[in-house]
Amino acid sequence: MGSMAVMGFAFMSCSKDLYDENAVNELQDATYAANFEKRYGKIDPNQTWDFTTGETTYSTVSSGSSTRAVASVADADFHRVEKVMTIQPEISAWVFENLPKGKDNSGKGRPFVMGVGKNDFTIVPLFQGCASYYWELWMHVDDMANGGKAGDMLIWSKGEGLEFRKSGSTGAFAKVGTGTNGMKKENGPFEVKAPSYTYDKLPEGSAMSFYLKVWKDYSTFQKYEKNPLDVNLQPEVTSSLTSMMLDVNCPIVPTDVPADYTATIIGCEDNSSTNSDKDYEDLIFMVYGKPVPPTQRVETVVVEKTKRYIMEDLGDTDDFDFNDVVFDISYDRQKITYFYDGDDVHPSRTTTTALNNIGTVRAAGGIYDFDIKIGNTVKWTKSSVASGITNTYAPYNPNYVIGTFDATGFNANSNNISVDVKFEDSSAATKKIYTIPFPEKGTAPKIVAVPAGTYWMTERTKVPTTWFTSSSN
Ligand SMILES: [Ca+2]
Ligand SMILES: [Ca+2]
Ligand SMILES: [Ca+2]
Repeated sequence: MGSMAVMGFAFMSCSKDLYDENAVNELQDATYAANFEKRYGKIDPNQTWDFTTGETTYSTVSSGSSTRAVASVADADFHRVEKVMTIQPEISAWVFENLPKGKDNSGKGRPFVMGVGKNDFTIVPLFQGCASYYWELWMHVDDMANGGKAGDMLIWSKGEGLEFRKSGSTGAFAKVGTGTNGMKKENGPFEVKAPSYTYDKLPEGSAMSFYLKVWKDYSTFQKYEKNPLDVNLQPEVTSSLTSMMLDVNCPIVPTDVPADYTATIIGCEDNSSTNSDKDYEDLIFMVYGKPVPPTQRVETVVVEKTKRYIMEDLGDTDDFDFNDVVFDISYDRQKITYFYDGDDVHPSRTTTTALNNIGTVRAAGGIYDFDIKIGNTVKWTKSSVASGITNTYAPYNPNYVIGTFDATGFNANSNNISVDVKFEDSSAATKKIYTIPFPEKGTAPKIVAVPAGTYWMTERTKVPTTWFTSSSN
């Protein structure tokens, strides 16, 4: 084996004119840098290209005992149906009574996941408190049997379509809005009009958890939307896996829930810092189904950090869609197993196991074949599973998995990844390999690292100027 590899390398070296190839590469680099500066402005010599903050994410692993549907979230083509529901004032009255604002209500529920049931289920925001933070409600669906094929879906944004009026009033409904004009005890109770979101075709048996992405306020969110790479604007995440949401055991079911359906009502705390009031009434939402998937205590959690690499392959030097290769690397991965004593977690018996790094390829918006490398090791080759442009035409699927790879050897500090792009050489009928490393500071980047979940551009849409211009806010 060893001698074969050496011979192969020697043959490759002799068959190419290295001097010419380097000259061509340098010319391409210079052209690229000039075009990049024309589009994005002069590059600060201290500009670095890793925009991640090392934020930790949480997911569950299944016990592995149940068989599950083969379809992943990415392939499921799930349905989402929206409809307005009317929520009777007994619900907000119950919240005012049982989850008083500003009181520590953390003892009233338990951390949870849900298992995706056989039938569809519906999610409805019922109550919005008066918190100043702005947030989005997201759902995470695992399919851990297939590695990284989990999916995250935005359910609802603060205030969206939510209206209220005082019980007994015949006046117009008012919008709840994105700020602090939520439901106050002294003005209530309230009749509420709420959007509802019905999902089906999600993979039955998969674990489902919920979380809020939290920004300081709506204007911070708007700046983040303009520049999701600004490290000062990254959202905080509060999850049902980390005790930031509670199954509040509300005995009242909204009258608009169809007969034969059951409902679970969940209280959310939007402040995960040590000064949190833990009142869990910043958002109250309901999940109902026939029957609703029961909440289950959390037995195992996977804790990890993820970087997303987006890349420009130089196929067209003023294109800058940075979607020619999009892949994620999850690192610092650990599995935490909780031991329960009755309903309570037994902290001294909690165990932690290290897990391998995982790479997940999301999109390939270029025509060329490529290898993804960590250090000098090829970890994944596009032509092994795909060809041509994959998952970059609008609307692309942000949860799509082209392939996964073992990312052992990854170093998050040095970003020791590179991509070998295999250009077709029409004159010689051979492939030229062009290695794209993670960029040095102050140079025109062909790869940048962005927070997990950052969207990528659709085909031939340039990355916005705000992304690479530090004075964006
Ligand atoms: Ca709160
Ligand atoms: Ca491109
Ligand atoms: Ca492209």
